Amino acid sequence: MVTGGAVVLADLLARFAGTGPGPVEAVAEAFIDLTPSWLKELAIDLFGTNDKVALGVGIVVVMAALAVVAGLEERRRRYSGAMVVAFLGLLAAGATASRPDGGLVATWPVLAATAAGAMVLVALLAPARPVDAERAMRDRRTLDRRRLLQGAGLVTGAALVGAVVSRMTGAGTAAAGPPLALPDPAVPAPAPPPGADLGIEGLAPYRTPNPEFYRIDTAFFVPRVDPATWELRVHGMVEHEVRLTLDELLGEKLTEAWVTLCCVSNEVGGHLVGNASWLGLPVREVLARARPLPGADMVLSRSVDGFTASTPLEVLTDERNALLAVGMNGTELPPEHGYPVRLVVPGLYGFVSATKWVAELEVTRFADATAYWTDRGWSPRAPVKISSRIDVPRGGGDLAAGEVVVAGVAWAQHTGIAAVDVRVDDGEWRPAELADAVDVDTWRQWVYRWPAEPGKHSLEVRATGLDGVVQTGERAGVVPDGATGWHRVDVQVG
Ligand SMILES: Nc1nc2c(c(=O)[nH]1)N[C@H]1C(S)=C(S)[C@@H](COP(=O)(O)O)O[C@H]1N2
Ligand SMILES: [Mo]
Repeated sequence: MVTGGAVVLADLLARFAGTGPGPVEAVAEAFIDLTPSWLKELAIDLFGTNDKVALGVGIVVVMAALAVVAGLEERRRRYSGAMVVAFLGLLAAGATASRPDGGLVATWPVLAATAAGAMVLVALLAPARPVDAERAMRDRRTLDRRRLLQGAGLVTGAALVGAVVSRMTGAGTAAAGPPLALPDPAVPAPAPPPGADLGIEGLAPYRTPNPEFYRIDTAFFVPRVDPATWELRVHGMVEHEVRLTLDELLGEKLTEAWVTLCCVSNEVGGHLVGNASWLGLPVREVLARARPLPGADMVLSRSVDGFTASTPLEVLTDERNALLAVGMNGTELPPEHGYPVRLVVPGLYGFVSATKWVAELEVTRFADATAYWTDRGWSPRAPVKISSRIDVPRGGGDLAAGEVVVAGVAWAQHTGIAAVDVRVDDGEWRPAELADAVDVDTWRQWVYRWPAEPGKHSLEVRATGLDGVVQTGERAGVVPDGATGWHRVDVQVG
């Protein structure tokens, strides 16, 4: 109880003071960074995009267990429980200090709350009435209960005052989300052709609405970036270091483009993929101003939260719509999708290109620097692999015999989809009908009208790219550079 109270107090203090991550958040993020990638994979598998909720619940459960231990210990031996609380506090403080958005100033809420918690614990569990003379003697030597509670109150009070002061002096980060004055695009995105969306129930719509867009990142709580102080720094192997404020960015001629984004952790048939129109400044224009030096072959983009991605320089300087994006589907970026500015690069998995809350572009070489996930066993380069998915019918369910609508999406960003085939029960591949798409950077819907006969059947899909490459049926896992294999759905007809 008391330990729990201390954690809540520390979190409130951190939040209120705006000193950075609170203890739960810091422990969670340190945990995420230290987690081996197989465990992360398992977490994403088990909990999907709820993996962070699961981690948060896990940490709270572990803390509650430790709190009980602390209470029992304190009851058994005076001060031993307080020591447990102090140990936990120091651990949390260490995690807080080690976070890129934490540091030493972020640790004081944890330390203050730990001190208060330990004092309250000792005070509450102090023997109420000494039962014998010897005990009385010993207890006189220890602090008495009232003093301890007063002390805890004092520490808490001082911490609260400190929090108010530090908030008023603006020591923290601002809350995310004030609307941005997005300009009209100088280069507008084409309207999707009427045939882009087949309007089939259960099929992913051509445009993924922002609230439904998948979210993958290592941030336990969404970083809060103040648009007024946001600045992009372009440095490293460049002739000129370039700095760009948000006002400057919004004053540029912006491009709006459709790009389908997908995650390397997407399993065959998975849903870590979405399509949106993005508004932003082509990255090549910023890089042209900085003038990369000969020999540079990579841009290491860095987020305010310490995440980094390695993107080939050539991909950011060719003609494609690699954007420093400020808009998503006609509004500013939602906080969890990178507000106020993120990268979006057609043709590459998100972990090597789509840095959210981006703050830096460091021009460097693959030989000299590695990115967040590369250090954890993933590939430094990761172009998207051609994929296709069956959305309807869903597996299992009873279908009526007769014509069954089989439909889904297929993607091969920056290459384009040329054909999609479907086969039933390992039979002949039959061409599906392709929906339209704005260009080769987005997914395409497809539909196959299947004359279904009663019985158990399997449906499989495979795509072919405009480069002639046929999606391989060979199964590969997501590590290190993306899954392969055909999506298969088993159904029961009649
Ligand atoms: N700062 C930051 N940016 C990040 C990540 C991250 O963990 N931190 N994850 C990347 C990964 S793995 C993917 S797939 C995309 C997902 O973008 P979304 O959450 O907007 O769909 O963001 C990328 N950008
Ligand atoms: Mo990802």
